[in-house]
Amino acid sequence: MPSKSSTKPSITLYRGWSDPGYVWSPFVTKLEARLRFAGLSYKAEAGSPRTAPKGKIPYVEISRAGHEPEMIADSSQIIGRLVEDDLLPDLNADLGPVERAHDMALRALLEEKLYFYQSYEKWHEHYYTMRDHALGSIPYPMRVLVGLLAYRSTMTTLYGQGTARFSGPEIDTFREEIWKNINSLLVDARKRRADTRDAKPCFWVLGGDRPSEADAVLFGFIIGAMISPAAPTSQKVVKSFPAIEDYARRIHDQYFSDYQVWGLNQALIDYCIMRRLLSKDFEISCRTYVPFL
Ligand SMILES: N[C@@H](CCC(=O)N[C@@H](CS)C(=O)NCC(=O)O)C(=O)O
Repeated sequence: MPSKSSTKPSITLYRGWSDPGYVWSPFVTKLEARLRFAGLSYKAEAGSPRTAPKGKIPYVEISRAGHEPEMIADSSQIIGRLVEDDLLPDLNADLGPVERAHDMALRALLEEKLYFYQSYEKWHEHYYTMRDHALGSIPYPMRVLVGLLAYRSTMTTLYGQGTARFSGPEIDTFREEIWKNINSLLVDARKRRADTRDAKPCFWVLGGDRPSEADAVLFGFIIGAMISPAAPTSQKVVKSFPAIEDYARRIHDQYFSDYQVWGLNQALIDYCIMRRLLSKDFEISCRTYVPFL
C-alpha cells in the first residue's frame, strides 16, 4: 500500500463513457459529487466494465510520483480510501449515531433497492434504448448477441435479488413510494435551510447545513433518472416532486455548472416509448432465452 504523501496524487476516474457531462450510472455521479464537494480535481476517462478491476464502473487510477499507479473499484471503497488518505473529508464525522444510522439506511435504500427497480425499468422495459447506450461501443451485429447476454445476466440477477418476481406495475409502485419518501425528507430539509442569507443554498437530505454521504448517493440517483431516456417512468415520478428537482438543481449549479443541465427532449422520450411498443415481438423472442420469465 503506498504511503501517504504530501503531494496530491493525480486521479483518473473511469466513467464508462467518453461523452462529456453526466453519465447514466448513479454510482459514477455519486463519486463525482463526492470529489466535487471537496474540490478534489480528477481527470475523466471512459474505461469499461470489461477492463474494470471488479467488472463495474466507476473505478479510479491513483498515480503518485515514485509509486506504481493503483486501481481501485467500487464507489464506496474509493471514497473510503480517499478519506483514509486525507484527500477527502469524512462527511459523516460530525454526525451523531442516530444520524449516521439514518444516513446509512438512506444509502442502502437507494443503492440496494431503488437501483434494482431502475435496472428493471432500463433493461427490461426499455431494452433497446439501454442496450444501444450501454453497449454503444460494440458494433452490430455483435451488439445484438452481447445485448442478449447482458439482458439475460441482468434478469437473472434481478430474479435472484427478488425484483423480477414482481410485475411492472408493482415495481412502478415500489419505485414511486421511495421517491415520495425522499421528497418528504427534502421538503423538510429545504424548510430548515430557508432562513439562510444565501438566496438558493444547497440543502441536504438529513436537514443539516453540510452534505452527508447520503447526499452524494441521492444526487447520483436523481441524475441517473433525469438524464436517461431508458428511465422515462422514473423521470416522470421525480419531476412530479419539485423539491427533488430543486435539490438536484442547486447542487448542479454549485458543483457541476460545467455539465449540461438535464432536461430531456420530450420527443426523444416519446420515441423511446414508441420504439419499445413497436419492438414488442422481438422482445418476446428475446425472452425465449430467459426461460424463467
Ligand atoms: N457497488 C458498485 C456498483 C457499481 C455498478 O453497479 N455499476 C454498474 C453501472 S451503474 C456497472 O458497471 N454495471 C456493469 C455490469 O454489471 O456489467 C459501486 O458502488 O461502484
